[in-house]
Amino acid sequence: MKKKKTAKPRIDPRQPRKRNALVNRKLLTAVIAMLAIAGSLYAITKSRTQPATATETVEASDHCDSGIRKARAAHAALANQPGNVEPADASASAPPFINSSTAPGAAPDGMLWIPGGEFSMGCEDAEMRDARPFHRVALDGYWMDRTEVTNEEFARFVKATGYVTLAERQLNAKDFPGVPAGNLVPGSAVFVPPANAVALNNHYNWWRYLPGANWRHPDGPESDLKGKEKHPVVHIAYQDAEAYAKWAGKRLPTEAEFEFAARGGLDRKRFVWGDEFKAGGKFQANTFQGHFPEKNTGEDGFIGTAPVGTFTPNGFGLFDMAGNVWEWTSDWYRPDYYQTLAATNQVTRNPQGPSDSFDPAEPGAKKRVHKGGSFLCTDEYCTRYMPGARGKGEPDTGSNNVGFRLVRSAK
Ligand SMILES: [Ca+2]
Repeated sequence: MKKKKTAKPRIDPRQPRKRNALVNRKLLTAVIAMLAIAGSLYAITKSRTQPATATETVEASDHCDSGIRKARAAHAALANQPGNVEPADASASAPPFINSSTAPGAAPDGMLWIPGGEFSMGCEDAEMRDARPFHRVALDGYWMDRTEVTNEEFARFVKATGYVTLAERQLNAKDFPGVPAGNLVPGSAVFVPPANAVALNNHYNWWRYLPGANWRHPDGPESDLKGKEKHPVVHIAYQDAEAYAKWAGKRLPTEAEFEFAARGGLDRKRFVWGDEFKAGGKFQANTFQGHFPEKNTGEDGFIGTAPVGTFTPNGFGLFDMAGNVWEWTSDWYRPDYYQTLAATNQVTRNPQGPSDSFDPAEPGAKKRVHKGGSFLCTDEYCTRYMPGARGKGEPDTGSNNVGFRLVRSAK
C-alpha cells in the first residue's frame, strides 16, 4: 500500500492525529478504488491540496463521463457520420459475430454458456479516453455466472473454508509505520451521503473509511446481512474474489470476456440493453437517481444494492451486467491498452490485459480493471456502467459497491 498525503481528515477529528493519518491513508486507498464511480483522478489529486468549494465544478477527464446526454449526443453524431471514425477504428464498424458453437456439456449450476465470437470493444466517447478507441476482439466461448456472487453464496464459501476477507483482517503494522497497534482497525470504504449538496470534485465528501465495515457488515459495523442474502457480496478485495474462485473451480473474467458478455450480442450500444436509458419507460439497471451524492430518490426501487436478478437480463440472459455493483476483472489497468491493441489493426484473440499496470494519475499504484458500474452511477456524475466504459481499483481495496462474478473456461 502506497503512502499518500491527504489534505483533510474525514474521520472523527477528535481521534489522535496519527489515527487520522492511518484512516486517511486507508480511506484514500479505498477512494482510489472508487475512481471509476466517483470520477476524475485529476480531481482527487487536486482535492489533496485544495479544499473543495461549492463553486468548483466537476473536472472533465478520461476517468469519468460527464453525463449520459453528452455521450448520447456523441453517439448520435457518429451514427449520422459513419465515416467519421479514427483510422484505427475502421474494422470496428463490422457487426459483432456470435459463435454458433453449442455449450460443451451441461451448464454448471448458476452459469450460462457465452459462445464467444468477435466484437468491437470499447467506446467512442470523447471523455472516456481510456476506453477508446473501438477495437476488434475475438473470444473463445466460456461459462459465466448469471448473476453477481451473492452474500449467501459467499457465506457458503466462508463456512466451508474459514476464509477471512482482507477487510476483516488486522492491518499490518509495517504498512503503517508509527501508528499505534491499537489504531490499526480493520474496515472498508462505505458510501455515506452528505447532508447537503457538495462539490463533486472531492470524493471525501461521500466516501468514508468505516472501521468494522466488511462483507458481513456492508454499511458499517451496525449493519448486517438480514434480508440481503441474495444481494451481491461487497467489500471484496481482488484476492478475496480469487480465493472464492479457486474454491468454486472458476476464475475471474478478463475485461474482454466481461464486455462481450455484457453487450449480449448488441453492436456498440450505449447500454447493455440498447441505446435508450429507460427503455420502454422502465429502469433497466440499478443506478442512482436524484441529486448526487446527497439525495438518492431510489426511483428504480433501490437506494443501495438490489437482489441479483431483479432487473431484466441482457441478450445473453445475464443479470446486472450494468449497475448494482462494480465487478472485478483479471486485467491489469492501463489507460493506453486499447490504443495499443487498435494500433495493430488486427483482431486481438482472447486478450488478457496488459502485462503491467500503470495509471498516470496515481503512479506506483497497481490496479485491476472494474467493469459494470454500480448503484452509485448517475447521469449527473459518472456513467461508467455503460458496457464500453472502464473502472479500476487497487487489488487490496474493496468497498460497499464492488463485488464480482466468475467465469469458467470451456475446457
Ligand atoms: Ca438505485
